[in-house]
Order: sequence, then structure tokens, then C-alpha cells
Amino acid sequence: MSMKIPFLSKQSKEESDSLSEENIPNHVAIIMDGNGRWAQKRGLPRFAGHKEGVSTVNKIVKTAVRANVKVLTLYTFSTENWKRPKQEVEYILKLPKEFLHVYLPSLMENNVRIQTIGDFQALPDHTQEAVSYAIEKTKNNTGLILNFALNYGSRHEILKAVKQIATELKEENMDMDSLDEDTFSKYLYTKGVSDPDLLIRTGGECRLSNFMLWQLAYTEFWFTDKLWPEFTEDIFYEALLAYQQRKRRYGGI
Ligand code: V0D
Repeated sequence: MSMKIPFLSKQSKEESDSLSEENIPNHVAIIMDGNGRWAQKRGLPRFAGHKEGVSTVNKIVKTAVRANVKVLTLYTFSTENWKRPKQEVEYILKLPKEFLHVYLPSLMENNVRIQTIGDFQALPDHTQEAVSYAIEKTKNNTGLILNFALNYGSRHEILKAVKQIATELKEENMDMDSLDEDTFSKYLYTKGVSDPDLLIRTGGECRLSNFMLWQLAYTEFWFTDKLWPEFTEDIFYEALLAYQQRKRRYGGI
């Protein structure tokens, strides 16, 4: 007579293939790569990919709300993106206004609060105005924090913190002994929000590209070849499931 040895059975405890309501990552950060390539593959201009990417943002925000994620950080524009052709940069910097014109009402309905990280003042006035309006409008919402990384670069963020701290030390507003990791974190754009639990990068590259270097120290990484405009609710669930399976795995040791 044969008997299955429980701890060798196929359905081991880390293999559960359905998403649990427990252990949803608090904070998910996404590098939304592959928009230009998506368009070029179809013989379309790159901006068509960015436009399609905007509608994917809307879908994934809704999924994050439904999954009860607390913070969703999206890498929309890096400090390196200024090096792209002028026309492409100009197009991209109009997307926040376009996005908000279409989706702000549904963000309000979903109780979503908009925030940003990055060098906001260096963005064109029209971009700042559209985003500031949405931040103000959603500031009392208590649901998902939708955090757009706009003109964000992590080394710049860290250097800015170091310079501010150095000034405070020099002016004797801080003493060196009180400077620890928690204090340092308060000088970053992300002050007040927890570190990401899960980082997703679409578009097939497996690198951080100057994104949240300090904040990602303990984060689970999940990469997919899917291009951002092809990213769906199902793929998002797949990433959440992978996260939960990893958690269960070392929860078991
Ligand atoms: C282009 C894929 C939404 C990534 C998504 C300015 C590249 C579409 C926003 C947005 C961008 C930002 C702030 C806000 C509301 C919406 C956005 C940029 C690029 C860079 F308050 N999509 N999106 N911003 N893309």
C-alpha cells in the first residue's frame, strides 16, 4: 500500500496557488518599463506606447484598491528621462494632466490619495499645476496612497538628504549621535511611508535604474518580460501570489 508522505506532497504549504487576503504587501512599487518598445513592435510611434501605459496605470490602481494594497508607488519619470528626445519628454510631461482629466473622478470614488516623490519644482508649471490640484483634491481620502515618482532619482534623493543633514550638524541643530536609520529616512522624499514590500519591474530588464535604493533594502523583487501596456490584473495577481508564496516559505523555517 502506498502512502503520501505529507511533507513531500505536491501541495506543499508554499504551493497554494490562490491569493490569500492575508499577507497582501502593504506597499507595492512598480517600474513600468517597455512602453516605447510596445509601440515600436506595432509600428507605432513611441508616444502611442506611453498613452497605452496610462490606461494600464488606471487598471492597476483599481486592482490595487481591490486587493487592499495600502501604498502603490509608480516610477513614471526618472531624472534620466530628460535625456530623451525633446518631443517625447514634452509629450510625457503632459500625461499627468491627461490622466487626471479622465480618471480623477474615479480616484475620488475609490478614496485614493495622490502623493508624489521626486524633484517636483523642476517640472514644467503645467505639470505641477495639474498634479498639485489632484494632491489637494484627494488629500482627505483615506484609502490607497497612489504615490507617483515624478522626476525621481534615488542617488539625488540620498545626496539631498546628506546635504540637509550636514547643514543641520554644522548649524548645531542636530547632534551626530542622534543620527540613525530612522532619522535619515525622514530626510528622504518617502518620509512617512513604509518601505516597499514588493517591487515589480515590467519590460524584461532586471535592474533598479536608480529607483528607491535606500527603501528597497529588504524588498522582494519580481520581474516580468511583459511590457507595461500588456500588464494586466492577472499578472499583478501573479506577482502578489509569488510574494505570498515566498513569505510562506520562510515563514516555515
Ligand atoms: C509614461 C507608463 C500617469 C510610464 C505610464 C510625467 C511612462 C504612463 C501619470 C501621472 C506617465 C502622474 C502624476 C499624476 C497622475 C498621473 C504619468 C508620467 C508618465 C510622467 F498625478 N502616467 N504617467 N506621469 N506614463
